[in-house]
Amino acid sequence: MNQATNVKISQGDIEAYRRDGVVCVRGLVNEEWQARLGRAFEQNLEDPGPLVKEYADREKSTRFHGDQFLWLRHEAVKDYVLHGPAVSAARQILGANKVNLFFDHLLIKEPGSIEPTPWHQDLPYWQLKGEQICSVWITLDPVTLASGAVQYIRGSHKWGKFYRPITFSQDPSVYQTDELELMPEDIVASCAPEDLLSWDMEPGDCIIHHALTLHGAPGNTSRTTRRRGYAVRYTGDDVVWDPRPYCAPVANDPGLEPGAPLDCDLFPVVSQAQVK
Ligand SMILES: O=C(O)CCC(=O)C(=O)O
Repeated sequence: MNQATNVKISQGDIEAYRRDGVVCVRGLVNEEWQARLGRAFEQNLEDPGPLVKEYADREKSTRFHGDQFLWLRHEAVKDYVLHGPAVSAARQILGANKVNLFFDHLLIKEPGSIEPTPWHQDLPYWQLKGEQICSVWITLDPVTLASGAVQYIRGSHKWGKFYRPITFSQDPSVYQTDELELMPEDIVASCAPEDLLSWDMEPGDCIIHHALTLHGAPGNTSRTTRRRGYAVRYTGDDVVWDPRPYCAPVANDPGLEPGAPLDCDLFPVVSQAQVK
């Protein structure tokens, strides 16, 4: 399966993404993709990559497995991030002529993994500058708030805020910088209930969010249901490399100059409009 998979994103969904910074698209990923990805994720749990993180305190919780750049190590994942339906969805949502893969990110909360995903924006962690950056988050399991559905603050991508990254894991030494303000602790409590968005999801559904939209997730309190979340980050025409010392590392040195477009082996072009 290495032909590009085309999907149609409705104008309403594109407008919702632009307005709210997040949209849920149902049934993006068919059962064949789900099965292939699911097998790769099991292998990854057994034999993770160099950027693996255990986000949970294992004395109190079951696993919250995080790993990145799986596509460099698993053929099925490579096929999905380069040719799967998420590419076509991202191109339409971003309104981009050219789409690059930035990276992919597995976030598995096993039943009883009580650690929440802290509230954050994505872009402050990433060595990128630009507006056209989105994540396509899919699930291989039914998801509810009780099993760790991701929540979003509607419209927060337009607040003009760029909050300091905070660690998901137990290591407080990462992402240290005085350059950026900390997110206020009451940010979620002070937002209007109707602006807190989340969706119950079925396997194959996806959520696409903007890199500045504030989001977080509760732990998985289910005793039986896993929450296998998997996000692929894509960028559009206006995005350039912006190395900053406090950011999260990527799999290897992409060899890009500051201000350069992302096109390189690590961040390949996955979709390019034909010149007529
Ligand atoms: O899956 C989660 O718990 C959080 C997802 C997330 O933060 C992301 O995809 O940017």
